[in-house]
Amino acid sequence: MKEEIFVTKPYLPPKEEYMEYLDKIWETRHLTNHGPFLMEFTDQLCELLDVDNCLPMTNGHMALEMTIQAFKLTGEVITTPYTFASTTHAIVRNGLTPVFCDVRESDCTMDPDKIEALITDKTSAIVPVHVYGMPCDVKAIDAIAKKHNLKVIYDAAHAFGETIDGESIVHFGDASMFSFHATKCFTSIEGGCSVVNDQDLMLRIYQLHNFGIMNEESVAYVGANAKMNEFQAAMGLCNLKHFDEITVQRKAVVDLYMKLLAGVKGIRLLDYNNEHIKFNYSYFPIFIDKDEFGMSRDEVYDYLLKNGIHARKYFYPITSEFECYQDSGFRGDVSIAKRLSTMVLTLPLYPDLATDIVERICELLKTAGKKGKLK
Ligand code: T4K
Repeated sequence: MKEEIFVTKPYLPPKEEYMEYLDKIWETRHLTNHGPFLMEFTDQLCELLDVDNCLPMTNGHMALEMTIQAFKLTGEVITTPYTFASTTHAIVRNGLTPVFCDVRESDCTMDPDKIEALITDKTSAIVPVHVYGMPCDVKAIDAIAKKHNLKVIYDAAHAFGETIDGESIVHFGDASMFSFHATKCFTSIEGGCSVVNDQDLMLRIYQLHNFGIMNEESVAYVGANAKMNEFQAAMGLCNLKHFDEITVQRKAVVDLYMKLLAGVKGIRLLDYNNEHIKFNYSYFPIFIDKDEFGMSRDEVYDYLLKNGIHARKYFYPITSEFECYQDSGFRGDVSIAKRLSTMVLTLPLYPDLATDIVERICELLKTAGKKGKLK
């Protein structure tokens, strides 16, 4: 039977490395609630991200929800619908109204030229997404935010470890969060992290992620439980040691895809050829133009699946089209995001994805196009 290939396969460190941490957990019985591995993980993350403070949490979604909550925002938040459910849900679950801004055709990130038209006297923040690890136009977004006195909270779930002109991606905006989910380029099983550049805010996020508790006798905020446990922190510590080599391997897979799919009519690829950005090679989306390619995105998805390749439609549908938001009345013209979401297919990408499998996927794509045209 042919091996089934999934969109990703989590990286796991050598088992002995994790076992060493487990032995220590068995000794200390410190399982969660600000344990020693979490402290060590926090320090190492701060170093890698070039920040004074950050807070690892149980998952990326809670990191986003808690970070937004800490800003005590009101009214409307301008955001992108071309993302995972988490981004929009985190805004709505904070009692805020998302206003959807369209994205750029080139990289699927929020189009800065379309932000100002959406600002009203109710707008309090912008929540853009570095989708697929493609950095937003941070300078343009930050300039608009300053002009209108808005906060910028980046959903950087896909952008761990990236830099823009040598600067850590978290140096832009008022806050950022990452996801360390098993499907991400850097994982702590489940996990996430919040980064803000203001010490008081960081403290508030810390309190919020632990039920709003200030001390044994005082609870100041309606918080939640988003604490990262020691098993997650240990996995994070192990994987941090391998992050550079993982990125090199991921890049090799992306380079091979780029080479093999270059020039295939009807398939558009993202542009990784940008000397200003250090990418982490999180995802490999392709955009299929049905008329030029000869087959629709959905037909290609089915064709790959029949051949054991589980590509994914990240991100379809866009969040503004979700059933749960049908009667919400949320506004925004998102025609480009909507069109891209019907064209996108995210191909398998993980560090040890074998060369011959990438070659097979590309060959299947090339023949899929021809099959479509013969119909
Ligand atoms: N913001 C953005 C922009 C995000 O993309 C996300 C998460 C978040 C915020 C929130 O962060 P977290 O709270 O999740 O930390 C996955 C992930 O669950 C999710 O983390 C991610 N974005 C999203 C884009 O993808 P699913 O439902 O598509 O994953 P699933 O379970 O279908 O996994 C995909 C494939 O990966 C499977 O077919 C097989 C493989 N896999 C998966 C897991 C979990 C494995 O081989 N082993 C595994 O353990 O959402």
